[in-house]
Amino acid sequence: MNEPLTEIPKEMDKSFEKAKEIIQNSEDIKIYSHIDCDGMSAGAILSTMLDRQEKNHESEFVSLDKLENLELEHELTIFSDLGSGQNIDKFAKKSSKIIILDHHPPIRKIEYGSIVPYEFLEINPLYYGIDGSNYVSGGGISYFLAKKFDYLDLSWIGVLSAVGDMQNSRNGTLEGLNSIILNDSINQGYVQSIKDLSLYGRQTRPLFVALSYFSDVNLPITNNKTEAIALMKDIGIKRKNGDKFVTLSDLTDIEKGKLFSELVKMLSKEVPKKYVHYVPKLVAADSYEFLQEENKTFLRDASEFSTAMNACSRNQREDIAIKILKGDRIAALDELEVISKDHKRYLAQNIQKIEDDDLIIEKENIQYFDGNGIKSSVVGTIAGMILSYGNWRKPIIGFTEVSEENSDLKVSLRCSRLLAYDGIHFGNIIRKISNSVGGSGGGHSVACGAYIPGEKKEEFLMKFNESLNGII
Ligand SMILES: [Mn+2]
Repeated sequence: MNEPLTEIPKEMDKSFEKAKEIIQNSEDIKIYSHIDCDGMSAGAILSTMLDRQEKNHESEFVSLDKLENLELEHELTIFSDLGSGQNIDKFAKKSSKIIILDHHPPIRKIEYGSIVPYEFLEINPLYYGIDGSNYVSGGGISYFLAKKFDYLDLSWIGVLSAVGDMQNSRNGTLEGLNSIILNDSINQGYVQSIKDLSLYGRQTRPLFVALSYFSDVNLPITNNKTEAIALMKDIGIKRKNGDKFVTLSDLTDIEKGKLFSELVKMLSKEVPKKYVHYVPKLVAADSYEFLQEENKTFLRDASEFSTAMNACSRNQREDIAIKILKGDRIAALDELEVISKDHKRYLAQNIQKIEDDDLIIEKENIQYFDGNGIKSSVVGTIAGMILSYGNWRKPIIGFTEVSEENSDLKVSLRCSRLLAYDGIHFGNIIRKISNSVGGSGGGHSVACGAYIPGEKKEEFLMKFNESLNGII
């Protein structure tokens, strides 16, 4: 495989210059951004940039289906982390100005801007042969524009957006253009990159709990806190430090090393031979700490921070996420705490229900559950969390109705990272199969989703299952 580019191509750089110029010459600006962690990060970067430039602007966070029939009422409309895949300029006037900062596959050719009668500038890594799912996020593209105004202090949000977009999931580290953003943030003193274990909850979760959530492979410690505590005892890691539970962030490098070896040993016993050489990658990953945030808070760790941002958007509280990202913390953090608690309770209740009612149904190559009544915005999160109760060798697919008014189904898939390391890209598979039943979908190799007509569920399942014959 070719090494990814770690500098911005010249032509792309010129586009950022051009975007800066357009912004400097505009007074009334609207930002549309996506509702996930990446999109909100992009929105926060752009809004901060415009604040500092003293430009009147409004931000709005929207789902992709809201974009097709937009009236463009402002002098300049900026689309971030979305727009490349949508016809956003149906109602453009001659006087309209449009900038798209996206990393999703574009539906227009790069020349499009030179053939329409209005100002249209689209910046997308794919125009320059740069992969947009591993090497730069929507927040990253927005940061490169902010960097043209010398706002390098916003680089930490670029790191957050990349982690929120799972851009580090393939190799456990930020690569390509993301590494420029990471280096900026390290040089500015905002971020530290740490060789770490790949466990979620570094700052706030007791280590034995973090270990018990290990779900890429079913280990003795999976869903078993007693076993997790026993493992820690075996290698001499204390459960508590004074009256505080030990978290991953408390461990010394030597302790992390011991834990790494134990996990590798455990995993190597459990996985089929063809996966053994992926095991170290499953256990080790870089973590990113935000040095301006307090230790032992979720804000300190990029991955925990991104989860909190997603909790906001899944509860339609993007306003809180943006306040936190822009540094307006005091009231917003309290509100976030309430949302996070409710969110966690909702997830736990629904997972319990799926488990108690034995709702996971297994086919030859897949497993699935009906999430009747589960909010469509969290069915993916829940699928990821119950993977450890099913069979890790197969992907798990969750179904739920899009909303009370819409009987289409939201489909979400999650799987062990081992399947992705072995070359299966479920984002591509789900796109193909949802298209074939009259729906649409896509996403990452280990986390993806689709919308399909309600009556096509059985056909979807059958085709999905068949498509994996001989692969799983
Ligand atoms: Mn994105």
